[in-house]
Amino acid sequence: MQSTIQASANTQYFLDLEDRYGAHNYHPLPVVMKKAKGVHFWDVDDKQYYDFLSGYSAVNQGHCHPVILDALLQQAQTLTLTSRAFYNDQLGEYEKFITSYFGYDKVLPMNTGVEAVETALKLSRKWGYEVKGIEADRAKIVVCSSNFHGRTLGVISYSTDPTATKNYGPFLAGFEVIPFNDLVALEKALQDKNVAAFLFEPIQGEAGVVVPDDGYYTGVRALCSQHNVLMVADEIQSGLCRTGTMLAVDIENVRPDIVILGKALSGGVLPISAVLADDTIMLTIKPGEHGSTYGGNPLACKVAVAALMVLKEENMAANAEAMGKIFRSELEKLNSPHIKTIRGRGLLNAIVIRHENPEAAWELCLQLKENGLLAKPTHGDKIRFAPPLVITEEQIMDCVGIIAKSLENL
Ligand code: IF1
Repeated sequence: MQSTIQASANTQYFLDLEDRYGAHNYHPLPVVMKKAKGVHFWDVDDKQYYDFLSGYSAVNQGHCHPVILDALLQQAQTLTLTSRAFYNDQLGEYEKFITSYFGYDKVLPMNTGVEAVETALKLSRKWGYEVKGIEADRAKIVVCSSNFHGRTLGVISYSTDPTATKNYGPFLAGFEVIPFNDLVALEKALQDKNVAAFLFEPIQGEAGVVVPDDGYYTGVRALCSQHNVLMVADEIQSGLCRTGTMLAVDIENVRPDIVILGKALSGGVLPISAVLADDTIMLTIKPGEHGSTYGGNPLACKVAVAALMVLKEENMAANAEAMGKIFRSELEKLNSPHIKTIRGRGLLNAIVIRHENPEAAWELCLQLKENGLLAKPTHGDKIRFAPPLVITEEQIMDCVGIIAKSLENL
């Protein structure tokens, strides 16, 4: 789908470079950024935009947050990497900070989100064999249809999205797929004594911001406890204040056995991810049985502490909750014939577009871009709206005006 709006020569130059020299594994909106700060981007023609994607919830704290950048710059000039062959003076302090921050015994530091998901899968299997007593090579992990947990071969092995799996087989065995938000299906699946874990996203982001019924997290917790199965929450996108609470599961005061974090754990300045669990699970991995070159590097440790601190110090969960309520309510008031559904929690929201043109969501995103707001469709007719959590009410109202104006041109 090419844009009907002609890009400037400046922009076209960069589009052509990526087309010629880069893999074509994405289809970005035709806009080229050169600067970002807070909720704003500026493109190579100095045009300003609101960022309503936030790097897929990696810049919850706002672009180039000064406190996070200061931590990055200080540590970058001191010590960036020791590898885990040696100790350093940042990792232990970070481990103490983050385990106390979330209330778990230990943390296993990784880099990208999918690496943390793979780590959680390995931990779940290890625990299944060595603690639960599942017979060798029989461990199963239950997952949800329409899941998104990353792009490695292991993780796409249980994807139900043909775009993510076509011609990538054969896949990793040992997974069972059940519908999201379905406690009856979960109870049935957990009858199998070989199940080690249930892995789920508290809110399914890529599926189009699918929010489960109230009580779902409580039900999952009860069923997993009852059947001695690990409750594994992938909070990589839903966590870190995005949905109005520190973790999305906090809304029901539920404590998963394993929590997976990424994205905003670094405030968007470098890849940092983490797996949190208590000793009975975490200590099943012995020295030399898992690792990563950059996992837990001193630079990442310093940045992650700053990224976590500003979330609390600037009350970002409360702002996400308040601004999200205003945003959804103001969208409802538009009464647009092109908005079929508005859904979300905190500042993780999406609209489902109603239009005879199957490309309407893409066209709307091009209109939004022309009007100064950047968002991207997910799975055809849904548009995710997820600005940085530092957005103000005045800016929310400004953005609703841009959305209204763009819908009129649809
Ligand atoms: C892309 C969206 C997709 C995630 C959850 C693990 C990961 C992600 C819940 C893996 C990553 C990113 C990946 C990026 C687009 C974006 C995304 F849902 F956020 F929009 F794809 F579904 N768990 N999500 O959302 O983390 O390895 O990427 O650090 O791959 O296109 P990662």
